[in-house]
Amino acid sequence: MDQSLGNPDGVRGVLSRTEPYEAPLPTRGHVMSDKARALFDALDLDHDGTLTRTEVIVALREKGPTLAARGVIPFWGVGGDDASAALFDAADQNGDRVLSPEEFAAVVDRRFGW
Ligand SMILES: [Ca+2]
Ligand SMILES: [Ca+2]
Repeated sequence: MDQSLGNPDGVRGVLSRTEPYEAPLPTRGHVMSDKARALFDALDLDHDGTLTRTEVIVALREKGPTLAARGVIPFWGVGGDDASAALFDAADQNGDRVLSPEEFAAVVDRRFGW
């Protein structure tokens, strides 16, 4: 319902509006890498489709080592609570204090380089 939030430039991938063929879009209308999606889903503790600061901190604290062991995130991506908070702040580009999948994917894709 709030998909327009945090997407001021209409970043929707490479297809232009006049492209005759429109590929089937994923449900959120944005292509996330599989890794970013897997991580997002792992951190979204209440499964409401957004990440709060608390979820990021708590989930990384509790699941970080497991996620790293499974290769979902690099080991160096597991920091303390401060690092998790910093990751959240870096990702929340529109300042609404929750991370959309798009915001999250943008920062982890860049940070983890996958
Ligand atoms: Ca959530
Ligand atoms: Ca946000």
